[in-house]
Amino acid sequence: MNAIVVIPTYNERQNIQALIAGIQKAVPELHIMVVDDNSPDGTGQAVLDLAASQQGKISLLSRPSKDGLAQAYSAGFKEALRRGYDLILQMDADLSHDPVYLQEFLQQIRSFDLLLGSRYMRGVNVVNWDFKRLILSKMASVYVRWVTRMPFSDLTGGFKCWKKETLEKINLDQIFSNGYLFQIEMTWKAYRKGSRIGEIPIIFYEREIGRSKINSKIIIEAIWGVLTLPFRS
Ligand SMILES: Nc1nc2c(ncn2[C@@H]2O[C@H](COP(=O)(O)OP(=O)(O)O)[C@@H](O)[C@H]2O)c(=O)[nH]1
Ligand SMILES: [Mg+2]
Repeated sequence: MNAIVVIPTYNERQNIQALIAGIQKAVPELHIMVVDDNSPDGTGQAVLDLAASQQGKISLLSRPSKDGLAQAYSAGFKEALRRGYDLILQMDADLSHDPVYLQEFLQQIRSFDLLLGSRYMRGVNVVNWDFKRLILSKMASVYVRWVTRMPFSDLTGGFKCWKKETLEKINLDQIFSNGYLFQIEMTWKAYRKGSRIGEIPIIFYEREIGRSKINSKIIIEAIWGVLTLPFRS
């Protein structure tokens, strides 16, 4: 299997070790690339320490400063393509995305070009979210579906699996998002190119350690940015 999972991090030192251990237990042969924005808490060094004993399997892409999720993922995806991986997975570092689903992604992607992990395929599968956050996320998915007409149940999630050909069709130098809008923009661009997009149900666990990087700027960018999507390809 020629697959890698790309994980963006900002101050996730207390989560990253457990996540990497979980990934290696779930899919021992999967390669791991952490894209860290020079986290002050030393996340990058923690990854380097793990990478030292596992030559080639774990790598760190270190960026000079916090520059948003979109830039981190663009850099990670470009690097994964450059290294020639056939399958590129993406997931959060804060243990919200359970590595047990990785095998399922790798199985199901055979029939698709892009596979989305969905919290809302069968009801609402989110653990430990307060009501406000739940409503925000659910409304966001309904709103995005309404504006873009994309027929998927969870359009804001960040647990996905890409075939390399699907990513190659998207110009990663022309990503206009900064924050979480990136997740929507990427699915939209794949959709517009006629990619076969599927969904698998996942349970999402709110982080227990560290802090969410979501803020009002990111939310406002997402609300306005979605409206411009139909004019972009
Ligand atoms: N490299 C990098 N990673 C980020 C940035 N913002 C968020 N992340 C990571 O993206 C993932 C999702 O962020 P998180 O704060 O958990 O968002 P939430 O789950 O929506 O509350 C986590 O792994 C974060 O560490 C950023 O500016 N740069
Ligand atoms: Mg999170």
